[in-house]
Amino acid sequence: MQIFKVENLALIHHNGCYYIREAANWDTFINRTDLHQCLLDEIKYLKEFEDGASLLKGSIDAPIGSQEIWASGVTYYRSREARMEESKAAGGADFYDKVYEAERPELFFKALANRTVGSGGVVNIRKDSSWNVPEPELALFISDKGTIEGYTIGNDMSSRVIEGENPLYLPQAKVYDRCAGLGPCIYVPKDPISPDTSIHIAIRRNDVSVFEESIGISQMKRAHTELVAYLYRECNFEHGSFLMTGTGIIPPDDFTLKVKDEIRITIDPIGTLINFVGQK
Ligand code: DO4
Ligand code: MG
Repeated sequence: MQIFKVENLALIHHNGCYYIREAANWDTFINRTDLHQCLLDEIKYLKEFEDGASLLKGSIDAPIGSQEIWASGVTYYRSREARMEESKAAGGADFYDKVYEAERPELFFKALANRTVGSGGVVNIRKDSSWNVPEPELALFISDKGTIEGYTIGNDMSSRVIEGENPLYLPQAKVYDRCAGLGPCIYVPKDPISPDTSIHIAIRRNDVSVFEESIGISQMKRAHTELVAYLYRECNFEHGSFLMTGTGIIPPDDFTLKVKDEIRITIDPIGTLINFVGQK
């Protein structure tokens, strides 16, 4: 089952059929334990909405209300390697090696809805950064009770030059206007997402492919439940939260995003998150 937020409506997609309701209270709509069953119960009383697919042709809102988006880092070996390399000159390489092996994961606050765009939206690269990449990540939707209720796609836009200069600059490398893409929907399965799921990214510039890669989520070092347990240790999330689970795809060092690039991130049962690159 998938839920989309579009034009202030909540669109539920199940077995090829669409159902619609007001999205005015998105927070209480998504923040439910056993969301899958709640939605199944709910659609019994809703009429099928034949024009559902046409509503999804343009831009789709990020499926977020008042939730915070958090992110995990260095959860894939490839991410550890890339960060060690980029921060070597600054003497920061050890931090990344240690956090990859440590019991406590790296977790950082990424964004609220005001800095997040949905599918079809523009994500920014910073003007003071010469080396910028998207980070294609599986994102969890977690209820206020700490249960993983759904999955979406996250784009953790990052400045590699700022993060590489000094690990203490991480918040500036990661958090700025339009720094996060989220969507196109929340995928709400009955059971946890399959470990065979893979993440694919394709970047196009002037209609030409400039980067493409895939990775399986089974390459992740940590379990989703382990990340959630740390996030919820000392934080209460009244409306639930989103957690990006880290990237395992790092473009080559000579690659940087340019304004107008098109970024497509696909995770099969969820869909494709499309973002265009802009700058203030
Ligand atoms: O430690 C820096 C950020 C790591 C990150 O965002 C990732 O691994 O996805
Ligand atoms: Mg990341």
